[in-house]
Amino acid sequence: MKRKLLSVLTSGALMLIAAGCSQPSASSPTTAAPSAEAKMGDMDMTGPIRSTGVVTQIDADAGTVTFDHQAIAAIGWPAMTMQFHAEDPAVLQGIAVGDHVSFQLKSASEPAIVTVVQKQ
Ligand SMILES: [Cu+2]
Repeated sequence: MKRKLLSVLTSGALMLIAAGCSQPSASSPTTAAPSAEAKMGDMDMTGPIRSTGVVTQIDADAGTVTFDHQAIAAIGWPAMTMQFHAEDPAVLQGIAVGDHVSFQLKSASEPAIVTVVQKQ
């Protein structure tokens, strides 16, 4: 009786080309912000910008104030804590750390200058 030796062919060259996963799913760009952003109609670069926030720091000598402010759609800012320079140091009078305030920034081209601050 003859025995056949079955040679095991090693198929070493199985080219499984992972050709870039082209997914057939309808790829819609994911919208970044889940929040419903209310778009202010005007993108006026010269007019004042209004927002609200909480005073977290006041430096009367430097004439600066820090707000934890809401998103400001008019200039595309997310909510953040940042420091503003008071155009007139007098606008810092009558407010204190912890106050909820509404404020106005000078303009879209000079958004770091606060011109009006009012306690809410
Ligand atoms: Cu900011």
